[in-house]
Amino acid sequence: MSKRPISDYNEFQKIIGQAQNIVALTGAGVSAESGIPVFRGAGGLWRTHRATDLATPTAFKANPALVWEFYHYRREVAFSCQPNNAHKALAKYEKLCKEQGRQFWVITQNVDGLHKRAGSENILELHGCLEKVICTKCRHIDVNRESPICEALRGRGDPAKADETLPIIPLNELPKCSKCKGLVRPYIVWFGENLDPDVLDKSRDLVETCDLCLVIGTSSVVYPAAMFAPMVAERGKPVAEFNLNEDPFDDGFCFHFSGPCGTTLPKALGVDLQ
Ligand code: BJW
Ligand code: ZN
Repeated sequence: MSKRPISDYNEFQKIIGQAQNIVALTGAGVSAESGIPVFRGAGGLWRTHRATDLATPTAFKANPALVWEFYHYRREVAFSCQPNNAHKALAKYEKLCKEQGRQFWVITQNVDGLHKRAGSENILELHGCLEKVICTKCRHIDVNRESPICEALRGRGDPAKADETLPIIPLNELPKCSKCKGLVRPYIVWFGENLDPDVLDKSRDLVETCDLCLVIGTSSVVYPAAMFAPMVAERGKPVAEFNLNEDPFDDGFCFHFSGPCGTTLPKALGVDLQ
């Protein structure tokens, strides 16, 4: 029978101090204190829609204007939010590791770009990012931080408005490819779509070779990310979970730090953010 995870900061600091290859797997909870809603539970709705119902190729095919309104709103929120102490602590710890010749990577399911803005450099974005778009015709990828991304989306996306209170935006007014003028979509991995194979391969390599895994602010229900921490635990390596929830996701993990990760993570990493 496996032992229950412990919440001992001193013990954790002994382990992380000796680790040479560290992976931090992050989810929406890491950005919650920056004001970005999580997906599941309270806050996971946009208007009457579950965010996860709009994040699908079927939803985009059926109603590209509605899905673009949703992503326009998400872009505006993400671009105006600031990294919080959890993002900053990870960036600072990565810097410390570099100075000490140790390896530290963030594998994130988030698409908000806040790890990068906090100063992390070793980042793998599993589910894409809000600042990029991909053409549905020629697959060209652009970085586009324009706000709004097209004139027709100006003033749209308000979560408090009902869908039908504004006219549907015509297809030819939605964001266009800079190369072929085809319709572009957010550069986001939606349900049922494959992750970028290079990002997935690199993530798997890290997961298979790390000697410590931090799993921060994720419900661990979406694959393939959901299997990464259990894969590390399976190899007998320590896994430390940081989550608002009191109950650990997996009894095979060594540590569980319950509470907002903007508080628990800097404490556990022993970084001074002043
Ligand atoms: C705090 C906190 C604070 C709050 N401090 N903590 C194997 C088995 C079964 C199904 C599948 C499988 N392999 C693939 C699938 C299908 C599917 C899947 O996993 N479905 C499951 C739901 C069952 N996966 C896919 O389709 C993936 N593609 C794929 O694998 O392709 C091959 C394939 C396809 C089909 C079949 C088989 C193989 C693609 C997944 C793409 C996910 N996309 C989304 C939306 C796009 C991003 C966007 O628009 O922003 O990504 S879904 C959504 O969930 C988003 C997130 O990145 C992802 C994970 O959510 P996350 O981050 O965990 O957030 P929450 O809200 O769930 O949790 C927040 C947590 O934080 C909670 O625990 C809180 O307690 C905590 N918290 N505040 C600390 N302050
Ligand atoms: Zn194109």
